[in-house]
Amino acid sequence: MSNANVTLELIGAPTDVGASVRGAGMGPDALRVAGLPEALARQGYAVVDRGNLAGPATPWTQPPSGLRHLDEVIAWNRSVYQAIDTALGAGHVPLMMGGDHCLAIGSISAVAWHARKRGKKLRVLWLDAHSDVNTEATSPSGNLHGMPVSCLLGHGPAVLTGWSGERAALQHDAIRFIGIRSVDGDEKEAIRTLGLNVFDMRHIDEHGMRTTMTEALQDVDEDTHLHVSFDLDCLDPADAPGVGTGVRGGPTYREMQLCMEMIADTGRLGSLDVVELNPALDVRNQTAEVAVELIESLFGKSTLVR
Ligand code: NNH
Ligand code: MN
Ligand code: MN
Ligand code: MN
Repeated sequence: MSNANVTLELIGAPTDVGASVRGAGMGPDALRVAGLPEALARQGYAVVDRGNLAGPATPWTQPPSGLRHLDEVIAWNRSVYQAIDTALGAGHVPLMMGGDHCLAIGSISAVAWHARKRGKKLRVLWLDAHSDVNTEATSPSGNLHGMPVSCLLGHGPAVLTGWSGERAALQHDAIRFIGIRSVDGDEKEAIRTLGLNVFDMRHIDEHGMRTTMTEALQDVDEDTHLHVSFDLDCLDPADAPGVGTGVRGGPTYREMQLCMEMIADTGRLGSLDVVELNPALDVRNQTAEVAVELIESLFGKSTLVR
């Protein structure tokens, strides 16, 4: 299928409701300013920018329980679910522009519902410095952007699980983590007991991005719907300073380009989240520009002279 027959649908979710650092709500417009729609159109796709979803303001209150801004997180995720569901229902490829990473609960739940309906095998690549597998009991912060993986595996609060129509949107072996280097104590335990597939920085250091991605993509085949959940703090902060919770020692720009190119080579990318971009902390929109260049590669831009 040529790119012209593929419609990419950009969906902005301008909120920092799941984070503790303010500013991720400006992410969608920073990506537009950096030229995301035009860059994708240059690859030959039909591109539709649906604009930004609406939702509640972030209250910035301390949680009564362990979950910060729970009602607002639910409201934003409902809107995201709806929008992604509509896009997939129309046969489009949705690009959710966050916003913080709690929004992956809504987007991936919708993706999981559609994948199951179409009899597709769902695989999720979680590109992140963090493993986001905290729960209310283990989270050091109460911030829901540290918990989306638990919710998607069916271990989150009941109000944020089961949205895909099954208790777990994802089976433990459906998700692959790339670039991980900040894992809370109890998250380590969860990774072990759940049997999650984590390609951490040590793995990338020892084996390189090429081997890592070959392993991570090993069972992606023609029946697979591949979803990429791209937390921009996966990148080394030297390349991507505009994030709320940056961690030194991430993949370089070049390593990340290879990661994106190898995903593109599968031809199975069906949906994308781009999250945690924080323009308030960025340097002249550099992180948004880096994100646009990486997303271009993810959607097939090649520097190869062949
Ligand atoms: N692990 C920390 C927490 O749960 C930080 C999570 N922050 C992220 N995740 N940006 O990707 O609060
Ligand atoms: Mn994350
Ligand atoms: Mn992160
Ligand atoms: Mn297993």
